[in-house]
Amino acid sequence: MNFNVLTIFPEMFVPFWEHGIVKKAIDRNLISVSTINIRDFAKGKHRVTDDRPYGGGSGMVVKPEPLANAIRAAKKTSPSLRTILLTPQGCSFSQKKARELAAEKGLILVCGRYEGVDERICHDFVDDEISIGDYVLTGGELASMIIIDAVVRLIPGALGNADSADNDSFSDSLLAHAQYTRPRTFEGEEVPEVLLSGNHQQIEEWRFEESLIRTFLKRQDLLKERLLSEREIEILKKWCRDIEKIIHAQSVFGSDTLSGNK
Ligand code: 6GU
Repeated sequence: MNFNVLTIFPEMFVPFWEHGIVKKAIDRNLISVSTINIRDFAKGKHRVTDDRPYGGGSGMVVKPEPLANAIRAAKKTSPSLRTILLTPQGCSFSQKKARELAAEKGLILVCGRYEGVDERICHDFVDDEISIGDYVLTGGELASMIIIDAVVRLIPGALGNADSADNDSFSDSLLAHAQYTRPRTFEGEEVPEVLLSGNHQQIEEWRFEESLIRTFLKRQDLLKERLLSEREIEILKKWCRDIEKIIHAQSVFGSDTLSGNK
């Protein structure tokens, strides 16, 4: 897969290409990366890439000509690539979107600046607008890196373990289960017994329940937008019954009796 980033700060990407899974993916020829400096397509002695907004107001707007020419240059080498503008006005990036993008042959990622790019670029040169969340960054560079990072790890062969991406949080609209590694006791806290049992079916069941309940406790919004399986409904009902038992005990004995409160 080919990532072509259009930016006025290409140097920001140099360390990004040189670390971790992204570097490995480049070394293994799973991805190729390049940056185009938008400034190289700007005219005049000062190669200006932004200008004051028509109609007045604060801030600067990215000029259309250098950006259009930079996008044209990127498309020349790879005409069919999807062109994405990084902007806080785009649709929210998600794991689903990452999976969708990972199926592309490549991406042209256009890093906007925070006051925006000339609207005519959005109309004529961009296939998709993506935001990484509801807050404003000074530019799309970090957003580009986040998207590339999330997409690269989904490319087959990018992660060491072939199925690591299948167990990710969000891969099934659930958060991932808790993970533990050695030592067995850390500062007085033990690893859950079941994980030491060697019983793979029990471990799988524990992880499944843990993942579901964790999602319920931390991100109920994810469960609400999801069709629950029978197995999941059973687990949630079991938790309901357990909670009801506790409440019932309180009402029978009185909460003060149980807690020892006077
Ligand atoms: Cl993609 N760009 C900028 N400038 N700000 C953002 C963003 C992108 N996503 C969230 N905030």
